[in-house]
Amino acid sequence: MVIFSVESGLKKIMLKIKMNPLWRLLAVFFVTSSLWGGEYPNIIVIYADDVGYGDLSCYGAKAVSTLNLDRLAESGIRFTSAYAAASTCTPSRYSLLTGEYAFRNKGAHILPGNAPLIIDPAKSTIASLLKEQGYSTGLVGKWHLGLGNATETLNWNGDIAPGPRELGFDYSFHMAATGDRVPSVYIRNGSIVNLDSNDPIEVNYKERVGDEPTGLSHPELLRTQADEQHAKTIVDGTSRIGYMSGGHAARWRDEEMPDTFLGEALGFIERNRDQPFFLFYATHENHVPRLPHPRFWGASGLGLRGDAIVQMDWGIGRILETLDAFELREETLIIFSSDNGPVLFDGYHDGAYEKNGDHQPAGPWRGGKYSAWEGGTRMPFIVSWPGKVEPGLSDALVSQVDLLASFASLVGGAIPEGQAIDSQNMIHALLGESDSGREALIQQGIGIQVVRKGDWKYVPPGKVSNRGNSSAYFSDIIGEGGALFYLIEDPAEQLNLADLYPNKVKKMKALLEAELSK
Ligand code: NG6
Ligand code: CA
Repeated sequence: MVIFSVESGLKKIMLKIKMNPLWRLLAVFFVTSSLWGGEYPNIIVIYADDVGYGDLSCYGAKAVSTLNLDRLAESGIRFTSAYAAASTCTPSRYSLLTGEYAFRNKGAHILPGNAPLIIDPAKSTIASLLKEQGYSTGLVGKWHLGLGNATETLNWNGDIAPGPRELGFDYSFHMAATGDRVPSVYIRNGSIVNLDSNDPIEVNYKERVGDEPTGLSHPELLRTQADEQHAKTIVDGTSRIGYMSGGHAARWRDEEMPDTFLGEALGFIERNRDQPFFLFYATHENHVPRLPHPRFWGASGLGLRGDAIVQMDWGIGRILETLDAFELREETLIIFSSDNGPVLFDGYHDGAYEKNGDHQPAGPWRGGKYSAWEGGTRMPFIVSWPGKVEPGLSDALVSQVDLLASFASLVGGAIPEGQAIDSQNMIHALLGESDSGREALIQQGIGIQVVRKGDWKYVPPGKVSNRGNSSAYFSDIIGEGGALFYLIEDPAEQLNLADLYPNKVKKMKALLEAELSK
């Protein structure tokens, strides 16, 4: 009897919701407010660029002090075995957003600034998943996953699509690729910011367009000398990779970029403070060109590279202050990490190499950006959610590719069959409720994939790019038998144990091959 009346009551309410616009509005309000009042936190992923494991003072840096990240780490969990999926930007970002290793997509390599979008809009991304769960989703900062369709040349002066919006971001304010690649302009929700229609933009990576000076034709105009690859169109006194013409009013000023992105991030938080939001805040410091705002010059003992890291840290401090001011800190899960390991010389003679002293940007790990050695992908990784996550240290093995499945587990939402196949639900490890993470993961270098399982790492025969702290490009050659390392006793990957443990090599090799051919 009781059941019957509850049921019929529910039916009546459902009918009212269906028929009556006011009831519909009330229902939407009820659902969203219960979502908000419930346990769904805001999620902010702060994704740094080229910041190494050893670049933060909470991970051991001495010559650069990252007070705000140190505070964030004290309020949460600092991970020691958290990985980017790859040692360069595009593949790492691809993996983070889609939950799929980037080597499965042949197009997911370092992209030029005029590359088409490499993520199929039919795919789930972190943004589309959270959007479906009622989150307001925003991207601020670096993109580098391509824009537009592969079948036609993108018109930069029109609607720039598909891009972040088609992948689930309600709001986006970003650069097309990197600071050292044209077009050197900001894009907001698919339109170039401050574009003057009388001065249209053209972008070309093959040949010069217009009569803009380049680094090769006008080196006297440069603030920093660059290698040949970075000696194309000059924007704001810095030559870039690729050519552009037009769009003069829209061109960014490098020294203002961190403040511009920060302002956008803070604006997004403020506008969305009354509803669950997801912010992907992809900072650009300390990617080249390293041109921090003058107020940060000399802020570190490492020249502009360290100064840029201090500026990024300052910006993160402002984010925390803003969350505090809106009393959102306990309702916000923050994850900080970086897209790939560190590099000193990366095209511009900016003093990073000369001023590095004995700083270890990759911390105890071998190699850095571009490398399949640990320094390429083992990242600083901090999770903070005061009141929910107990502060501590975690050695759990996790990969950024796991965020999608972990967020799906946290807030609900289905991942369609056959998608995000590499993403494992690591939410218990991420929230510090468990010490155990993945059993194994793949690390992607340039032209090579390697595997870590437990505390062992296997590197197949081939070339491992390694610039270490030097300014030269070189590769380490791994011979026929491959290489096997025991990371607990040999964190710097110095002692190849492959000959001693042939069975282990066999198993690791089989595991790697199985993953690669999935
Ligand atoms: C490389 C660039 C480097 C940097 C990198 C992308 C040359 C010689 N080097 O190709 O300067 O732009 O691409 O970095 O062109 S990432 O962090 O976005 O992957
Ligand atoms: Ca990067």
